[in-house]
Amino acid sequence: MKLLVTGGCGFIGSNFIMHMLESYPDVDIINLDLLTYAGNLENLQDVAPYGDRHRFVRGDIADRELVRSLTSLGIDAVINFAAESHVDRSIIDSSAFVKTNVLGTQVLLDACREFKTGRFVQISTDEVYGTLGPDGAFTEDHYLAPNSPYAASKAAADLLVRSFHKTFGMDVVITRCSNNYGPYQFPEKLIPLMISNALADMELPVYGDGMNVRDWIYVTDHCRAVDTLLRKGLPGEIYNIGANCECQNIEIVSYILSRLDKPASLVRFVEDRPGHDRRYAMDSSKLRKELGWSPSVSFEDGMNQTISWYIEHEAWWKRIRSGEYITYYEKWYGRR
Ligand code: NAD
Ligand code: TDX
Repeated sequence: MKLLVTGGCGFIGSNFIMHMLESYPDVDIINLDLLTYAGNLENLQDVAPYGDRHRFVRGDIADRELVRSLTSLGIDAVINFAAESHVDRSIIDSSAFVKTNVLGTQVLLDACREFKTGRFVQISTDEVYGTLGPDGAFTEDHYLAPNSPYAASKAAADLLVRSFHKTFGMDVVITRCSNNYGPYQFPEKLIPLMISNALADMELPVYGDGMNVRDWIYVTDHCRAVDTLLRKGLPGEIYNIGANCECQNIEIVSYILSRLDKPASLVRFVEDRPGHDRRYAMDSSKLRKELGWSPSVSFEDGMNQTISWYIEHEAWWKRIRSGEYITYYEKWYGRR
């Protein structure tokens, strides 16, 4: 089986590539990644033993000729992880979000249609549904109500993917997962940001009252769900992915501080994120009941593994937390 994985040098894409290479001796992967600020070849340092079963191509999913040349090689499935993925950056400037997340997806879809690629798996997000009140959970038939430019660009891509199924009969599956955490997550997202700031004895900037709720899943459980959906998902269907693990942000931050034996005085409540969704919760019973997937890593185990990983990989995140990262950090947090 030959897969085209896009965004495979990012957090989830790199974990997915390792999962597939380890699990299936007959899977070959072409990894198309632009290496934006979030892409990092160091995330794939463990692919070496797999030789030419993994081939890296640096390039843009919105580059039509490049994408055509890759899909013309006889690809069995595309798994589209490539995206601009950080809500805060989409508030500063959403241009790259529209280009990559919307136009890039359209370019991939056109090429898959032209060269009759087997299956197109679109990696979407719970954020397309908007925000929840104190009760209930998102099901797949919840209406779309994206609140950030990031979420709006992901929802637009979902609708394009859906339309290629309805109009052209393409074999597509859309996955919508909750918040991921684990090794190789870029230290702009809540958990790696708070771990790396705490390890550096810096302030931990918590937005608003810290009581916004996110539903957390360990990255390898997400990768196993995408693998299940690649093989067994029904064409044209949407599947929610989640591990039923709701936490308030301040609970996460407090957990990290206590595990690292750092003082609560490092917490700083800062001006809220504009349009900040209050609560996410995913109902993933469709995936669990119909396809037999379930998460296997508990929140406590996942958090302990993640914190240990960031302690052991200080060089990885210290290299990232320089240059462009400092410029972004000062621009976003400097005025909060
Ligand atoms: P990430 O930011 O860590 O990685 C994104 C990768 O895409 C990077 O390697 C980057 O270089 C690459 N990329 C960006 N623009 C590109 C382009 N134009 N062409 C080719 N490559 C490009 O993101 P992530 O957290 O790993 O998220 C992966 C996917 O999962 C995204 O589609 C995101 O919307 C979705 N998702 C993420 C989460 C989460 O909690 N992180 C949850 C649900 C869904
Ligand atoms: O400095 C911070 N302080 C803070 O309080 C940051 C970076 C975040 N937060 C809060 C905002 C959110 O309520 O923590 C929560 C999580 O924030 P992020 O890590 O930025 O994630 P979120 O906005 O929930 O989006 C994530 O999950 C869905 C991913 O970044 C998306 O790519 C995915 O689609």
